Amino acid sequence: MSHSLDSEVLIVGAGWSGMYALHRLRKLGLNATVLEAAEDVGGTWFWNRYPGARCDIESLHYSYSFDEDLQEEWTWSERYAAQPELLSYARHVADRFDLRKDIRFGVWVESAEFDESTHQWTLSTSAGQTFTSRFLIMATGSLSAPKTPDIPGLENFRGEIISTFDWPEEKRDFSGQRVAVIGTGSSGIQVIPELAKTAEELFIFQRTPSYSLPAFNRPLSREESEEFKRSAAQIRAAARDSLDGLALENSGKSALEISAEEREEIFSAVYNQGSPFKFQGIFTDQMFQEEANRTAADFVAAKIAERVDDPDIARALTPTSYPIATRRLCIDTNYYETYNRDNVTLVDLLSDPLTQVTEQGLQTEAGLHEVDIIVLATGFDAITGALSRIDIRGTGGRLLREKWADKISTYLGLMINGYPNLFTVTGPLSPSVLSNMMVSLEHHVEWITDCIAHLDQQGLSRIEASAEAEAEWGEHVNEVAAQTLFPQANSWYMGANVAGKSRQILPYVGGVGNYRRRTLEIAADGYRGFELQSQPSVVIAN
Ligand code: NA7
Repeated sequence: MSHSLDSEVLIVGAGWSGMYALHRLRKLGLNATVLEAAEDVGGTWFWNRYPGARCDIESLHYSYSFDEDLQEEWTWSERYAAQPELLSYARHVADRFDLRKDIRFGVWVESAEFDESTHQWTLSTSAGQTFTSRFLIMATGSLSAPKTPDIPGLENFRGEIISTFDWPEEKRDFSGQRVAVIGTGSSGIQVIPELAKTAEELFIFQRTPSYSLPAFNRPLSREESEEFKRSAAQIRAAARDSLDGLALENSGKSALEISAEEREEIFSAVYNQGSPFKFQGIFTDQMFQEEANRTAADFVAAKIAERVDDPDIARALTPTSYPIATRRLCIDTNYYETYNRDNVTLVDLLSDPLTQVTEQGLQTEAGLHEVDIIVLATGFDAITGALSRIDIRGTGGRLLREKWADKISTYLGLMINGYPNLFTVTGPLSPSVLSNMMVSLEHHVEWITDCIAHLDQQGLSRIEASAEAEAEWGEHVNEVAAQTLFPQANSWYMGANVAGKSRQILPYVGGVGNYRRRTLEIAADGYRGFELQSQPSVVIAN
């Protein structure tokens, strides 16, 4: 019996991963279609268009490396690119490689089902369309499924509610408005200084404070860009082989084995470079040893105290409940200084809990804060949410979110036992968000597309991660994390920001370079830990 397929490969998502996957599959002579919910490419940078939105990785490093001409012709204007420039880059890539003709925009994938008899996936959309393919690449992003805000009474609010993850496209003017922001993670920290510039009054509702370092953002000079381009081959190679995909120098020293003066000097030098990834790894023991970590935390706490005029506010803004960088170390432009403004009020929900949202505003134990607009910067069901909100049914019809209810498991963050032919780009238990995403996603896309090409050449039609390989990988991921301080924090890295989610480390903290070598060895070793099968007969339509 033969079956007709819409494409050999379906890709869900037209962000960086989906775009590159499409391009690479085409180059390998494979037929692919991308399904994208938005009306344009860009993923994260399409949706998160709130004022102040920027990447926390430097632009030169947060760019594709797979095409030298692309690298040569694109010039970033700032050290840390803002969302509009990142979106322009995504659009440029889509145009340059003529990607749009194989992307279906405005398509929301609701379900995906694997058929064991034909080795094919069928995807259904909210508009009632279906698409079929042999292979499915979920390029759905790590931070794309917003967390349902667990704020009592939010539905009663009479004013406007805006979310950072789905900001209105038209430019907004907040003058004369009383605005509340709920959430002080990276998004809150970026949007707050911008809103404070025009809002009549700005109330910030903080539950857990974040640590943030000044970005020292600035225009990039032509010389810097040229210099990077000239050395790009070496820089990129070093990044691929590094701990976090950035090849940053560290001091090579323990924070505890040097004098307080030397330590201060090293922290100051890195702090003044405005690079959070570099800061969090500057001493070898900082993420492993509480006492070493405390030295970094104390250093940043002192900086917060310098940046905020009122010592009580500075204290409330200083985290105390987790080691520094075990929750995302943020990067800001004038965040702490914003609390020195007369129109800005910090509401510390730890000392003054939120009881409910009313028609007029936010009620805390101390009183009602009347506002016209509530901005939600309340975060994401990170790393797994974009996958588990789709009804993905694998062998035996089992829903992925049910498989993951007690424990999130994958093999290498690339495939999942019980879900043959489904690949995840920067999936759970791969380095993902703890690395330069560009490096990690390029590696994943290359690994996945090479794997599909290999199967195609060998006349194989089914690949599945074995249960044993998946279990071993899960243990390894946990063992490596257990040596670090990460498990101590109630962070989204640990799945701890979403009620009922399995509490475990979701990014692999063992390093980008180590991880890369391991995945390449596994592929070279005949895809060790994966079960490969040959095919029922299938015809590709068109
Ligand atoms: P984050 O970092 O998850 O931040 C969400 C913030 O929202 C955090 O401060 C939360 O406090 C707060 N929050 C969430 N729910 C509530 C309720 N119900 N009440 C009060 N406060 C709440 O998300 P971001 O979007 O800022 O950043 C995500 C990543 O995107 C970022 O790290 C970059 O990598 C890019 P809580 O911690 O729950 O106490």
